[in-house]
Amino acid sequence: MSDLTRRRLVLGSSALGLGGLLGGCELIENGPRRSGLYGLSDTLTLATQRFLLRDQPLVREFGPEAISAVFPTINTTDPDNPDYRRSKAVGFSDWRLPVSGLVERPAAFTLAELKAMPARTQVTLHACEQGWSAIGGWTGVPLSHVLASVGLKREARFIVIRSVDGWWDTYDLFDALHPQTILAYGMNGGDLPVAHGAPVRLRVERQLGYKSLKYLASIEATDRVDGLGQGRGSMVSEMGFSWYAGI
Ligand SMILES: Nc1nc2c(c(=O)[nH]1)N[C@H]1C(S)=C(S)[C@@H](COP(=O)(O)O)O[C@H]1N2
Ligand SMILES: [Mo]
Repeated sequence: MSDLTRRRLVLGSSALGLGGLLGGCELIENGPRRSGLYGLSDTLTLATQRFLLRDQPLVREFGPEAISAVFPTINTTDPDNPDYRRSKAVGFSDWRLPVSGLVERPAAFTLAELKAMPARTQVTLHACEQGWSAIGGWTGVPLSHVLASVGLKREARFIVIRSVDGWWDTYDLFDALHPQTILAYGMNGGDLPVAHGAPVRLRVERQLGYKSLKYLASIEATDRVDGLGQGRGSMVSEMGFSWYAGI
């Protein structure tokens, strides 16, 4: 199918999709823009967005009154990585999140830059595979926005995320571009506490807790995941959990 045909088809069906997520039809008619608020690359087209998201349910969101009085912390709660400790001592003012790989414009974002991007707040149920759940409120920038601003290349199929404590995981574009997948720097109305992954953690709301990585160190776009680690797609799947176990 030619690009033009595909664009026209998508334009026709866009009214059915999650409207307005990344802007208007003008983007489709005129082709991708390289600058502006959303800076879509030629590859992360609105067409892809509409297609990927057309059937995707959002997980339930609660009101603030549902927030759990206690939200447990688990596994790593204060990384002993020396760079992390140094950065924590200066309030993460020197912290950077590199976004690289199959992107048009690799970048390294400061916390202030992420906070200046469009924010989303969501109160959701977190379910840990270790048998507990809690409701928390998370504020952050949608990962889709960050990926659009660096311009995902057409070949990109997965997003690799690494944490300062050695955890890593990979996400298909369905989850990476999902509107509730955010890089969270806030929790329950305040800054994200260190025990919950400061300065920035991932929230991937349709997945079990272990896919919501804390202490983000880097983001990379890739076309395959079998070359990473033992080839199972994530650190936890090398320990016997599922790479994907949606809830
Ligand atoms: N980097 C990193 N991310 C992580 C973990 C971790 O130990 N290190 N634990 C995971 C698990 S199993 C869960 S349930 C949640 C726990 O987040 P919380 O400590 O904020 O409750 O983070 C996930 N992300
Ligand atoms: Mo977990």
